[in-house]
Amino acid sequence: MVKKHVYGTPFETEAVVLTVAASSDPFSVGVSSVENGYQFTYEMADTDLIFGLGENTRGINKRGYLYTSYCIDEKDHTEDKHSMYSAHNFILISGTSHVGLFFDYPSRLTFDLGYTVQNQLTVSCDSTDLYVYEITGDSDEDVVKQFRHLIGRSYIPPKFAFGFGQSRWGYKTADDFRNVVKTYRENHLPIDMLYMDIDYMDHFKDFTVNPEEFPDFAAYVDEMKAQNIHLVPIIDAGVKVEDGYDVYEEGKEKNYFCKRADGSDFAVAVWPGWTHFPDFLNPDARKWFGHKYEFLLSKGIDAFWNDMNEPATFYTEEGLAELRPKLQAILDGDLGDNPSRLSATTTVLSHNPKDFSRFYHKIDGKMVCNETVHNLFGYNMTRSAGEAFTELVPDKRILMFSRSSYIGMHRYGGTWMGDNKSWWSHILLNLKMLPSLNMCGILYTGADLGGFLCNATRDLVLRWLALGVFTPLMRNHTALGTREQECYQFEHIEDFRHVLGVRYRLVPYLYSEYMKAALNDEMLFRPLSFVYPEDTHAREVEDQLMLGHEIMIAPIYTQNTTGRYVYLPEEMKFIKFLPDGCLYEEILSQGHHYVDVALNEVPLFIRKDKCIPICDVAESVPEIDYATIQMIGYPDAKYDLYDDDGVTPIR
Ligand code: MIG
Repeated sequence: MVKKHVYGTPFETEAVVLTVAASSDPFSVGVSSVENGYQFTYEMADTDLIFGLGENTRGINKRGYLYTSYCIDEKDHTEDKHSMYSAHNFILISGTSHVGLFFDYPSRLTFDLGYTVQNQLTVSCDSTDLYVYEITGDSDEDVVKQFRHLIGRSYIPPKFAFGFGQSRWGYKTADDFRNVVKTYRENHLPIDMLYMDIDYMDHFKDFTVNPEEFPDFAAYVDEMKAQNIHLVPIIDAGVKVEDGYDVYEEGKEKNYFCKRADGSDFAVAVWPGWTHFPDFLNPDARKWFGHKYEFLLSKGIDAFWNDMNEPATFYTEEGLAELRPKLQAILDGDLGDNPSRLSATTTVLSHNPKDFSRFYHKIDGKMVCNETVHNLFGYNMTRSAGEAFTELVPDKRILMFSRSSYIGMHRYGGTWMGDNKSWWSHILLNLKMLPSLNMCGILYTGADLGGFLCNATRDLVLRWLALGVFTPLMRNHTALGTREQECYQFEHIEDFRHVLGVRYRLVPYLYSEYMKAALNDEMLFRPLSFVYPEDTHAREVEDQLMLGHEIMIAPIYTQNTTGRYVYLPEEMKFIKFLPDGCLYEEILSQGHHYVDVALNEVPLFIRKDKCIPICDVAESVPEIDYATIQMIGYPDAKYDLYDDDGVTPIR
């Protein structure tokens, strides 16, 4: 059951799609609202688990820390952090009762989940204008399903998006991109997508391509399509300030950019230098920006990623003005009493939260400060594209994912998990975020495999790919200046070919389970406790997940190991995809096991009396031959395979 509690005059975020009447009842389960909307508290039982919060650091069970919803370009995904790129204000209290709470509030919101007082859950915000949706159900699964129904059906990508994609910040020339594809194809490394980071553009201007490198971009897109490659260009939130640049000129003329309090266009430096932010919260501006994707759609592009939309800021004139006297004082020899002051003074320039209070959106004719609706920016950028696609290409699904989001964005696209590092611990973090994001509606997601920042090693990339084999978004991406980590950069390419090949063997199953999850408002990845709620061991597992209704995954995330411990809540069939193309199969009993998994093997576990389809290896999604499908798992089990053309939108 869903109850809607209304405090003050909430901002309409349009996160929720169902009409729910406001309830005047108190919360049904121990939640109390202190000070009428500023604070909500709940006394946790020792055995309660707290799930949710979508994209965040730390555990699947989020209990025991402090999280703040405030979208930020945070490149250090370490345990001390409270906020990341997105704001997903849904928590699920799982104990003797099952309660979901969604705080529909677009600015800073704090979840103290037993941080200040161990058994006390406190959610607080700065203003009393919000909706709190309270969802009660028979099980965790039931609560999530009701919540997902409330917020609307998750985004459905084209089927090619279930292939593998290669990316690297730094590919620039037409030949850079060509060579990646050529080397993948020559080595028979399966691939469907090649990502274009900011250097494909003309001076980082959205909806342009570098004219010297891509004089006939449509022909270039065709050249790639002929090799079954979809190019995926990036779009950044900031529009370059440059006379004569049509997007800038139109936005300025029509007042579609965010403004300062004095009515001038707010300027912020990002990659292109000075830019303006489109006012994605203004419906006219949103429509205008979304239709700009037509420039690339008309050249044959059918896939995008939206970046820098927290929004990310490098510096503003206001920030510089504040910094100048401080720097001058330092140059004048006034180092104060703290010699570390110099670095502290300059870092505050980028991603300075003060900048969010310096620009305004125009909503229903009123100026609304970004600070008060901050978490809706990335959501509405991706919404602008998603809404435009239904008009511009009504017969086609478009691949779309975003860095920042709020609940509601899951209807228009997926997300990637941002700037992780080539750290073993980030393989585990990748795994932990999956069910949390799924609860919030985000099904099409994945992390930068191999890690974005820092230098990757061969074993790390292989182990990470063996998790990526299961995530809908399977992309190897890395930052400018890091060690090259394409699958052909390391010795024994055949091991990479094998791991990527396993992904393609699983596409019929993964696509089927993804579509069932999307169409039925279900999760694709579940914590073990969702499936085995009575099993006290299962309730504590943080490094294994249930995928779909048939399998469990347990990737390896430590270096220099030849296997790992797993916990099986019931008997399962342990499967390894061996490098010679054969399968290793062994029935393992309920309980703890150590399983051997070599670097070039991909493990999974099939639940008792279940089976899954696998097909033969293909080098791209359109080449997958469903006629080669065979069932693996328990012999007499049945599997209901969902399939469709993978292109036509489902309305
Ligand atoms: O400030 O476009 O998260 O994936 O490669 C960095 C360059 C901007 C951040 C994205 C990353 C991308 C990078 N971008």
